[in-house]
Amino acid sequence: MSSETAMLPVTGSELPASGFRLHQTDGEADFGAVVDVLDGRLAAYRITNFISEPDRRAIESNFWESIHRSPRYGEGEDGVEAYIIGASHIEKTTDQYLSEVAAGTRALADLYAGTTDPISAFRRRLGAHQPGVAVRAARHGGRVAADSKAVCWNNAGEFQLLPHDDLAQLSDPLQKGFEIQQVRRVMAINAYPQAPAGAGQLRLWNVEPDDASRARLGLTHSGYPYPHAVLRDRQSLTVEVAGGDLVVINGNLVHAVLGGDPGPCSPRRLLLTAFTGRDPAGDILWWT
Ligand SMILES: O=C(O)CCC(=O)C(=O)O
Repeated sequence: MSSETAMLPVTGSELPASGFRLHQTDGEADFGAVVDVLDGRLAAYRITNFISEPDRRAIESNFWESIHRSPRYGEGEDGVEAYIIGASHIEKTTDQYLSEVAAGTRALADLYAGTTDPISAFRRRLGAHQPGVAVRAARHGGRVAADSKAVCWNNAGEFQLLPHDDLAQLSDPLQKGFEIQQVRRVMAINAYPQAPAGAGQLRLWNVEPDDASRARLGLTHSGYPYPHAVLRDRQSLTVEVAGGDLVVINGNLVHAVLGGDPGPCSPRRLLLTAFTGRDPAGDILWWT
């Protein structure tokens, strides 16, 4: 395939203008809006001041002091693309992922020591808002997915995290039979104990790529990374993030984390995150 063909604009479905927007509230969560994101009717929803100031400070210091925080090597400053506590299913077998989850239980408990884990608290409230719908960890062979993971991106370029979607990675043949493979729509729950102003915004493009576009770009089982050029015709939306925020996004849409220069005295951006989606029965699963 020629490089010109590979760089054709990405095709797929898009949200109507009424849905391709950011909804915002302060402090309290509007779970009607959360379900709209979960079911693909709304692009993004930001709750400012969701995490209390003492919890923000405690989670940040637990993260940076943790002996379990590890570098993920790749494209980033000094060859490190991120510092991470917690497990990710991406590019692993189900067994590898679930073994890492089990081995990391203590590290995750320590990360939230002395605080209310904001991702779990949010999901409990989502469950209370949806009577009759189970909200639970994805499971396989009697083992369960992780509750969340913590990430500090370490890339100073145009993007801290390149454009990608969160759906394609669920189809990895390495995870055949894992129940997350039955999920058709992904909602990412992202909470930020710290985030500097003027950097690290989320950018969403109004396209849920189709299989043909992913195949053309060689992204069938990863959804990462979409070249910026293939998104040029799509409308985009930028979501500012500040320390204390919780943001849910429609992860089927292509999205990225912008770079930017936060300045030398700014806090480092810290993300707490988990993916969610409905299984065929309508129950809500989570994984990392
Ligand atoms: O860092 C963020 O705010 C979002 C990260 C993200 O999109 C991802 O991990 O898939």
